Amino acid sequence: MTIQTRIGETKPQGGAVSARTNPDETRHDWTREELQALFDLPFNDLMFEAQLVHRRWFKPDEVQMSTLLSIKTGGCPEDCGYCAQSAKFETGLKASKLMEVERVLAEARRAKDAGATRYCMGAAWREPKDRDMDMVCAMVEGIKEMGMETCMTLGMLSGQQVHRLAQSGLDYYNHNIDTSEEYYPKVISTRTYQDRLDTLERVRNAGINVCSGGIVGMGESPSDRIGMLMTLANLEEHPQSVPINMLMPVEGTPLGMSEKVDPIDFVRLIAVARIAMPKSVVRLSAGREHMSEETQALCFLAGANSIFIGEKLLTTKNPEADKDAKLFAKLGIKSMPAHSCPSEK
Ligand code: SAM
Ligand code: DTB
Ligand code: SF4
Repeated sequence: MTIQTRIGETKPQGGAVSARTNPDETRHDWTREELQALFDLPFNDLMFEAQLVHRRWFKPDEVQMSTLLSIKTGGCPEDCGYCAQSAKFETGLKASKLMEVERVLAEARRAKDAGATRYCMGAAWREPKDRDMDMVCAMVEGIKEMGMETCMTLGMLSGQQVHRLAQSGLDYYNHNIDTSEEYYPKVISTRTYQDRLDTLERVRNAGINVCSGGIVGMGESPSDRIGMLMTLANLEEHPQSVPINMLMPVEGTPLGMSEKVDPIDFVRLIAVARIAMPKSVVRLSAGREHMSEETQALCFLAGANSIFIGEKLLTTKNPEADKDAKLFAKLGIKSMPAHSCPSEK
């Protein structure tokens, strides 16, 4: 796509310049300049472009609803600077071992009754041990039997582990690139950006849908945010799900005192993600607890169409059920039926 000018269409008084995006086109050759030009558009023009793309592929009033469970909490050997679960930081979190399958299934049933259509399970591992795979796969199989979509986030995976998860019928695997390649070493030292891209490639090649995104609010620059989107949008296949997390600051972590992200900058980032990855579900992920209703409404308008429901993310807070129910009623938001993402495998 070339950024063309369309003068006078969105603002008849003249002077307005907006990017012309082709909502039908799925591109993997975005340049930094193009993404920056989108980000720099007047807010109303950016929202208009994002809406054009969003409405081409999705029903604008539907939002995918997932619930998260930490199936193995804390004691993680990695040093991700944002994370409550790293053993390297004093966060006061109590570590626990892998949850029994039956307990996980009981929690998933509760989430289904509360309206979730996808169940996402996270483990505080650098990577799973092969001996954990039987239990993890039994969780996936049990939850699929309930008619829910499944997602796991277990850290890095070997080819064999990816194969086992694919056989169990896992729908999505979450593994975030977190930030730009340049900023990444400032946040994590125990595994590389390339390690993450390698796991994503294995997951993609096994035919599992990829869920990959990142975090804002870690002290990164605007150009790092663009870099993160550029990496995601130029992958061989766009991740079917793109979580954009606003940092949940955790006391005791190196990033616990980070400066807040400007809400309008956050909404702009969602809109650029929507435009660059038209057929992906963009998830307004961690951070809703600290967002106003108005900010969330703008995120939905910018093209976010997936959220976590349930009062806990992995270890931190998420909005309470009746607060969310009131917001969804005000905005006329409905639950997106399972398997309706246009790029899902
Ligand atoms: N251990 C696995 C891994 O790192 O791949 C899976 C769990 S990990 C908690 C999943 C993702 O949650 C991280 O990659 C990060 O993007 C996000 N995350 C973790 N802590 C967060 C925080 N405090 N605020 C926002 N997002 C966070
Ligand atoms: C993702 O991108 N966000 C979710 C999910 N993938 C696993 C995790 C958010 C975690 C927020 C911090 C916590 O609750 O510990
Ligand atoms: Fe461990 Fe994942 Fe937290 Fe990193 S984000 S410290 S790998 S649980």
